[in-house]
Amino acid sequence: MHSYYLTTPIYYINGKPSIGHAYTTIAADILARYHRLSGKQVFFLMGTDENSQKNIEAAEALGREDVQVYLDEMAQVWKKTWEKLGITHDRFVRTTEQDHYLAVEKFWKAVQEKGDIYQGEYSGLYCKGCEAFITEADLQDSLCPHHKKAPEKIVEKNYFFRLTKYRDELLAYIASHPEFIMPSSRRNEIISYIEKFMTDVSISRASMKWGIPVPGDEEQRIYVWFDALINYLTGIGYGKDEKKFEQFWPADVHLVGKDIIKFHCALWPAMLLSAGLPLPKHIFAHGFFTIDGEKMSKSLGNVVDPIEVVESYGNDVLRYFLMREIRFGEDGDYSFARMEERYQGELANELGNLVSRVCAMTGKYLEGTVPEKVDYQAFSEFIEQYHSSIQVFEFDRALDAIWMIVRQANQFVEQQKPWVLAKEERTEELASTLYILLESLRLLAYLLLPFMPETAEKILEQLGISSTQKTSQPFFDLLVWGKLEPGTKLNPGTVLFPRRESRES
Ligand code: ME8
Repeated sequence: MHSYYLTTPIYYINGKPSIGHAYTTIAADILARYHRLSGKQVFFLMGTDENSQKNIEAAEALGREDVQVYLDEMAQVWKKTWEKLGITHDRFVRTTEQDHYLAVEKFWKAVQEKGDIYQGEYSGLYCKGCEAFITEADLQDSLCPHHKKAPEKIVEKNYFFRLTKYRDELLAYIASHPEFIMPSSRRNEIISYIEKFMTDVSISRASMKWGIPVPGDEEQRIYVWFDALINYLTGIGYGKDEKKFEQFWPADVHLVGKDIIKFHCALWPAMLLSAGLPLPKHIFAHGFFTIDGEKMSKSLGNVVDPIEVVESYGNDVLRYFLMREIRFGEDGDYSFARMEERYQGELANELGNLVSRVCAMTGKYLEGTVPEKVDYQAFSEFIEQYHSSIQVFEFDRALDAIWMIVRQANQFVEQQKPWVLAKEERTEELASTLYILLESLRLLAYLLLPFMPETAEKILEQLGISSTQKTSQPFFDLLVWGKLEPGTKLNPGTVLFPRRESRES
């Protein structure tokens, strides 16, 4: 069986998850569900980045003396959010856990044995918000442009990683593997960074009291990014379960936001080359979105809590909206007005109505029973577009393909007018029209499963497809015309997207 290993970033837990964190996580969940349905053995990794100064400061600001207890509580908040959002990860790594400490130690030693760690003095700037060593050139008006704060000046003895040793090898790898960094705009950005700006990097901190100690030098703690990236190995058993590790490494894809590409596309691959491990197949960096045109920030008070959105709209609507509205890989905007529009238009009027009309007409004219099969060849190009788009992380195009089917099916209803066929007693035509529509709904439900799992399940249930029958065949076989069996009894169900109370804006 083929394996598919995918990851999200491990997030800092100095606050609650935002809709930005949910975005990457939902995209990963869609991929995980798609590849599982496709018959692959999927391993979907998530986690929390806990050895960060930000987390420690958040604990201190709350007067919490026991940092670990604070982290335990916050990790729980994050896990619960993903549970509530229906995320289907296989493992959740916390970087304060024992397995991770052991993995980091093993990795550090491998890099050290390669001769890639040396001691030196770091004298320069550090932005706690970015958890990164930065230079004067990164600043705007003497402040970090991302966090609008003055960086700390640091002079300390540190361990350094010989990142520059890998410059040529990295550039050659990127050139010969165009699919390694996606989309291509990010690839160009990284090439320019590696060529012009990349230097060796300090990978320990002498002044930190929290974090993983440097093996053999308890006075120093490992730099949080060097530690955090290794979670991608910890999660699949590096240093603990070699068999599992062999099965899943290299990762098929690391999904990240564009804010952290230097770490993922330069530092991480160089670390792996140093440790003698193969590189991930893809690193996909998506864009950032604003909220109603404004940058999302705590100081503006416009951070959207994904839990609030799903309590109002449900998980599927959030998943649909994020993936349809913001092209994966590009920047975008999250607007509540647009969400309402898509809810009423595409979800309630187009998809919801189609399902309820077709099921109601089958109830009325055919006693709720699936009629004889008929051949119909119309959707194969859309199904192809759906698969090929998901392969290249173009989720909006996959949804476009699904909506082409929704729209064609709605047009087919208008054109065939089953109510006229019934009135004129053209029973054969009526039956074949309804078979085509019901079978279209079945295909739609399967195509929707990765994106809108709850909705897809409801459609399948209404079509009388039981859950055991549902996955009795591989996904690709189920997406073939004519699998809906004549004689199946429909199960009339509830409205998929009920009318919402109009909201004051
Ligand atoms: O960087 N739009 O964690 P983090 C899109 N711990 N995506 C957004 C977003 C927005 N407005 N806001 C946040 C870290 N994100 C490190 C990662 S990995 C080894 C360590 C998402 O909590 C996006 O995925 O700051 C971004 O890369 C991530 O949250 C940053 O999360």
